[in-house]
Amino acid sequence: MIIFNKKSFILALMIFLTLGLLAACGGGDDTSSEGDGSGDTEESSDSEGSSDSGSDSGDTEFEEDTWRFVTEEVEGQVQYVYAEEFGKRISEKTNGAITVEPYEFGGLGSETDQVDQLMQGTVEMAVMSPGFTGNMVDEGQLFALQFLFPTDQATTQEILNNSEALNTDLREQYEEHSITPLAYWSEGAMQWTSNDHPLKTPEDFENFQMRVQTSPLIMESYEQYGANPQEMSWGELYTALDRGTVEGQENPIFFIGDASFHEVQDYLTMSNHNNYVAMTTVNTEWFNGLDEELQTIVEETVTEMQDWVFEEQKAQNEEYLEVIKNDEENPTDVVELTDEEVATFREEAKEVREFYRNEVSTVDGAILDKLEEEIAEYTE
Ligand code: 6CS
Repeated sequence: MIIFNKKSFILALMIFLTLGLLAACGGGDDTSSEGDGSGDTEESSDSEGSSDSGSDSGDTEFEEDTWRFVTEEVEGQVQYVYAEEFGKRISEKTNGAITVEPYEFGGLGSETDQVDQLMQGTVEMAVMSPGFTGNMVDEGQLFALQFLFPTDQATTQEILNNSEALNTDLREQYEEHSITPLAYWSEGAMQWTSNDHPLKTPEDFENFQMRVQTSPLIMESYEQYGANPQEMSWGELYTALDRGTVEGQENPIFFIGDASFHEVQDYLTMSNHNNYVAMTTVNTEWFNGLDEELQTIVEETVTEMQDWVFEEQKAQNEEYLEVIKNDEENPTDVVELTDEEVATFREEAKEVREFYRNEVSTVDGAILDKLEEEIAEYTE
C-alpha cells in the first residue's frame, strides 16, 4: 500500500509540474515531430521567431494530414530548404498534426511535370518558377523581362511582397489554372555563363546556343540579342554544357555553383539582367477547401518566411561566388559589365516589353503597366 506523506506529495507535485512545463515548451512533443523528419523542430522554429505570428493555435486539435510540397531544386538549395523550413513551422503551429513532405527536383519528373501535378492536386504545394508556366499563364512571363526590376535586391523583394499587380491581378490569372501563388520571392540576381567568350554585348550573343526555361518570352528576349535559345530542363543542363549542345545559360550564382555549371563554363558575366523569381504556390481548390484557421496559418507562415528566404538566398549567393572564384581546378573568369554595356542591353530589352504587350499579354499589358508604376514608386 502506498502511503502519501506531505514530503512525497510535494515531490510528486513537483515532478508533475515539471513534466507539464516541459510539454508546454515543446519538450514533450515527440509524437508531433515524428513525421517531418527534421528532428529539431522546437529549437530552430523558436530561434526564427516563427511562433510570434497572429494566429494562436495552441488549443486547436487539427486533424492529422500530410501535405506534399514539391520543389525544383535539390537538398541544400534555396527552394528545398524553404520547403523544409516551412514544414517545421507548420508542424509546430499545428501541434504536430500536419506533416509537410518536401520533394527534391527529379523525384516527381521535370519542372513542367511538377506544374501539372500541382494543377491536378496530386501535390498540394509547390515552389514554382514562372519560366515553366510560360506556355500556359501568358502574363506570368513578365518575370522574364530583363532589366525590369531594380538592381537592388532588397527593393526588388519589397516590390514582390507588396505589388498589387502581382499579388492580386497576376494571382487571378494563375488561379484560372488551379494554381494560387501565395508569395513571390527572389532567389537572387541572374548572371550569364558562357564558353569561348564572355557575354558583354548583344553581338556576343550572335548565333549563341543559349539554354532557357520553357517560356516564349525568354526565347524572344534572347532572340532579340541574336542568340539561338533552346528550351531545356536544368536536369540535362550540365551534360548539355559539357558536350557543347548549348554554350551558355542564366541563373543566380548559388545555383551555378551548386549545380557545378561553372565546371563546364569558362566565363561568368555579372550581368544582373534579371532576378530569379520563385513562387510559393498551392493548388487552388485544395487550399480553398482547408478550414479557415489552417488557411490563415499557411498564409501567415508564407508571409513571415519572406524575410527568412531573402536572407537564405543572400547567404547562398555570397557563399557560392567565393566557391566559384576559389575553384582552382575549374577556373572561371568573372567579368563585370561597364555602365555603357549595361545600357546597351537595357535599351534592347525595352523592345521585348513591347513584344510582351502586343504579342503575349491577354490583357493588353495591363498587369505590366501597373507593375511598372509600382516599381517607379520605389525607385523615383
Ligand atoms: O535553371 C533552372 O531551371 C533552375 N534554376 C533555379 C535557380 N531553380 C530551379 C530551376 O529549375
